[in-house]
Amino acid sequence: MSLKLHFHPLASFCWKALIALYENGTPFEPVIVDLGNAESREAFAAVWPMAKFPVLQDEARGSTVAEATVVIEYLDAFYPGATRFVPEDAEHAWRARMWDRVFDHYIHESMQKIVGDRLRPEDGKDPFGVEQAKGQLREAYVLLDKEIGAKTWAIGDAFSIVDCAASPALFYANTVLPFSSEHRSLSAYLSRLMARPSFARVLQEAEPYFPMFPMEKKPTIARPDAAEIA
Ligand SMILES: N[C@@H](CCC(=O)N[C@@H](CS)C(=O)NCC(=O)O)C(=O)O
Repeated sequence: MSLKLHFHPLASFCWKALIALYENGTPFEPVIVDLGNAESREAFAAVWPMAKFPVLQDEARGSTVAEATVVIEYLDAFYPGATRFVPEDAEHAWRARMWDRVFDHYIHESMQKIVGDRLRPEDGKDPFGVEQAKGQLREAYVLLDKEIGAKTWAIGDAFSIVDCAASPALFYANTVLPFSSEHRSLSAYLSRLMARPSFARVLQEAEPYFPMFPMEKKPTIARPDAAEIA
């Protein structure tokens, strides 16, 4: 086996690469990175100094491939399977690449901003940035609900790189800023993605790690203490 995927089972961008690997049953060795563990982080940084995952290592071809989109393009080019992630004809290919970017930049990264803020210390929060990210998500939901419309997958009848990008982005975005009843196409699309065996497997494998996900802390209502009331 020449492929190794460095990843974490809860990490959203890693899901994107895992979906592509599971889609085609591509054999790979999973290497779980624990960034909270100095040894694991150091070993990963030796592979990819940016220490951001997923990273695919291909020993047979001597390649280290970072960035989830590029990992998928690499698999499509050098380890192709029944599911082709970027359509071959130029007309469909640019559309696939464009919508892949839209899901990453406007849904995925906005969601990351909101979740990332929950992990910041109380005195380092960025409420303005979080509101901006929520605004970006709301705009993107409207655009994508219309774009998906009655299509089965993001760019038509065939599952593609865009659906790999959309799966983690929409799953987590819907937990931080749930779709409204107006986003019917988007909700139905997320349900189809979650039922797809490749993504269902990713979700099942992530389940033991879900308690690590930082849930929103609801503001507590300050109550006067008993002495003050008396
Ligand atoms: N642009 C990168 C983003 C990768 C990314 O943000 N990965 C996150 C996990 S979802 C990560 O490595 N987080 C760890 C950190 O930032 O320290 C991609 O598309 O692969």
